[in-house]
Amino acid sequence: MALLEINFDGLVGPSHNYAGLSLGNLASANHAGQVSYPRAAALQGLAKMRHNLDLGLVQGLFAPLPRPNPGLLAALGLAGQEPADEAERRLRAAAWSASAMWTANAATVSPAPDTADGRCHLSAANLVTMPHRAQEWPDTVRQLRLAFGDAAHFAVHDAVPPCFGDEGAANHMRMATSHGAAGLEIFVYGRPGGAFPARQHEQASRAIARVHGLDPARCLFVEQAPEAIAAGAFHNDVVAVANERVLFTHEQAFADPEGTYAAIRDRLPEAEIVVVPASAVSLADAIKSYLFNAQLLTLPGGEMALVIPLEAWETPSVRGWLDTMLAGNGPIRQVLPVDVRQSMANGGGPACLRLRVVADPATVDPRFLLDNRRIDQLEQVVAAHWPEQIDAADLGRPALASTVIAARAALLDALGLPELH
Ligand code: SUG
Repeated sequence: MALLEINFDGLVGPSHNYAGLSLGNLASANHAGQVSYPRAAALQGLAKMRHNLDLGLVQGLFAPLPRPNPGLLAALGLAGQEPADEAERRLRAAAWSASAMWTANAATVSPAPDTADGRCHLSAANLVTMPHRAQEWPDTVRQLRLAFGDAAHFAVHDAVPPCFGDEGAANHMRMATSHGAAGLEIFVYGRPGGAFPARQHEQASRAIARVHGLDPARCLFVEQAPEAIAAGAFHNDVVAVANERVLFTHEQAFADPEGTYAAIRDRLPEAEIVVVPASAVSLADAIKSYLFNAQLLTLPGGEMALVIPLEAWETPSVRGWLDTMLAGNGPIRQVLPVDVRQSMANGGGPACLRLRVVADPATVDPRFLLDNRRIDQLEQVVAAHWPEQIDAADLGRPALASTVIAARAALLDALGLPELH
């Protein structure tokens, strides 16, 4: 069985908008109320998927979730009525959020070589810290159970109990000598009490490790640096990313950086840790540019490439550091900038937009896997059905709701996924 890394990108949904819903996510706050461009956003995402496919990688897709979410609006007593105040307007915006595009928050994934029963385990993330995200997981788990329905190879778990916040793969890194080898799973949690919420609870991470049947000797539970959360790193994947034997991290990512590196090297002697010092790229520049919210990929030839957002390429300190890195002899040999500006304006870079699953592609429901022909087809659906733009004042309009619902229905038809209607 050939175990490969498959990146499942979330297609940007037709209700993509900027509602400023995520406290502690600076991009979300800074773009609150701006006009969004769902069609351009989805096409940017599809172009990124095609880019990875053209690199020779296996590419998957998750569909947007039903929005506006009728169940949430009804449960909040907001179905069919105008919000009375700003608080109600924000709750209604939550029901319209396209935030499921950031599939790094869909689930935590432990591939088969790491688990006691030799199956790949996925736990949907409860995302309880933010109301607009907490609605996602029941629909997400439905989709995961379709894509990974082969019980001989996969186990899909419901989210951990809601008292313990879990943000999925965004706070989880896996290191291994190769994707198919047994790995070291690194869970990064935050300690509450700072100015911004610490979204990942240590006990959620520990529960997932137990539920997945991981070997405690090959797990690490690491605290995220409080100063990183305070500076706007609302997820660990804003300041660190790992791939196979390489960890690429800002020096201020972890509460105890040296202890973390030593623990990694102790368990994985082959580890190569590439640390970007604050003297070269400040924490503020790292967070603004999303240098670390990159896809660190092993190309079919064995070289590693870093797929970064254009914003990182355009940030002088980051560009300077990357140029020096490429001129040297480090493990990351290529840097590939992509345009995901519509997602970036809500705090979602290339790495947020994808969930990594190490598996044999033949065991995945093929409706969730892409080739260039299918991407062509999806581009046509998006061009024909996704709204061109959404103004904050448009949320709640019945005509827009009909457009958004019809757009998703057209997509599900094109993907052949009637189960998700
Ligand atoms: O949860 N933004 C998302 C961005 C998620 C990024 N994911 C990772 N880092 N893996 C969030 O904060 C903004 C929505 C709004 O304000 O309209 C939002 O939900």
